Amino acid sequence: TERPAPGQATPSTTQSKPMLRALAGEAVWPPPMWLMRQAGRYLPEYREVRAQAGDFIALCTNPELAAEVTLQPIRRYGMDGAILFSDILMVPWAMGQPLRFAEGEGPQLAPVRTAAAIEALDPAICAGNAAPIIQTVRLVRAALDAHAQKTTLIGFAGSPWTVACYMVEGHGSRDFAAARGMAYGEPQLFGKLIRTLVEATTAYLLAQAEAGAEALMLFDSWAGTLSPSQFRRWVIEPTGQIVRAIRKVNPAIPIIGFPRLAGPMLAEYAQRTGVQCLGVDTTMDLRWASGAVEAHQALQGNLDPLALVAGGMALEAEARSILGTMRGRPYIFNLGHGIEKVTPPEHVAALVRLVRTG
Ligand code: 1CP
Repeated sequence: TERPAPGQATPSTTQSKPMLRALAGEAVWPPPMWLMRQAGRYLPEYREVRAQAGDFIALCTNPELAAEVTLQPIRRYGMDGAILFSDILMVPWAMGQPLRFAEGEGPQLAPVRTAAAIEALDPAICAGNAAPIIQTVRLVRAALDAHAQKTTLIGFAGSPWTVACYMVEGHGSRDFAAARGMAYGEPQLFGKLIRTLVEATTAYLLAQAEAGAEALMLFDSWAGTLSPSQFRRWVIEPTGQIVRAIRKVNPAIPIIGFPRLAGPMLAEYAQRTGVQCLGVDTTMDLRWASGAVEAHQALQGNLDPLALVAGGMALEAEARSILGTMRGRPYIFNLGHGIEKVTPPEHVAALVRLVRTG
């Protein structure tokens, strides 16, 4: 009921940025493209700025440097999407949870597992610790506008489930057993954490939109760890709450949901959250995904990041197969997960040439 009918005029169908047209339900060809983690350590110019900034959190909270690395892949490749340079874990950090990014071992957080620890979190992050990140959005948007770029600025956050995984576990994990255990064993307590995240994430995404983000993406990297009933409760329900709360204030901004490894639960996620676009992970058959979502809902994905590392014939065959399957429907070319740091930058250039010629 909240989704526009196919072809129905929305503010974004009348403008010319290819990615916004695809998000509005148009089968733009050749498809717009960007790559998850397109700013990062595979780029020498990123490593240079990263070294200048000091640690990763310092980079995320330095608006000038964060804007600079956001724009690097746009300058180099002319991507259709520029994703704000930040991290999903900056939300718990901004709420007051101690976080550090240790070299080679990934993020480390002081685990949140008690009512007192949850109550100590401050969801009013936008005027506080997250203010520099909102400022980055303003700077990137101004830079894109100054050059009349056709690049769409994408704001993002982690979905409550995935962010809660890291908050409870305290670090990355294959199965997030502590978080899933808390969700089963202490659902009231876990629900309190999820509600805090819904509140903080909604305000954070709305602030990004107000600062100039033209599309929003919710990363749910660990959606695929849940049983169907838990998936409904901790992925679909909170995501739907965020989408509906954003639409109330900002009905026009398109939202991309990426429930990674959701498998057949993608259909219910698409229907019940009402996002305009579904991010599709590498394991998913695109023909199946096309049938599982509505015709006006765009798909985004799902080239294997390892095919991009390999390059050559393997890359070409995979990319062409994806393009052949997606032709004729609203679609945004992307990877099925973040770019690998060993990716040769010239393989990305080759992929851009291939996609641009359709
Ligand atoms: O030192 C460095 O340069 C740190 C590496 C790095 C980078 C470049 C991290 C640490 N985060 C990022 C940026 C980032 N992360 C972006 C920026 C923009 C872009 O896409 O170009 C985005 C959107 C994210 C999102 C993110 N962070 C996700 C969701 C997507 C996914 O990859 O599944 C997740 C799960 C994280 C957590 C995180 N941050 C960093 C790392 C190494 C991890 C993974 C931790 C783990 O589980 O092992």
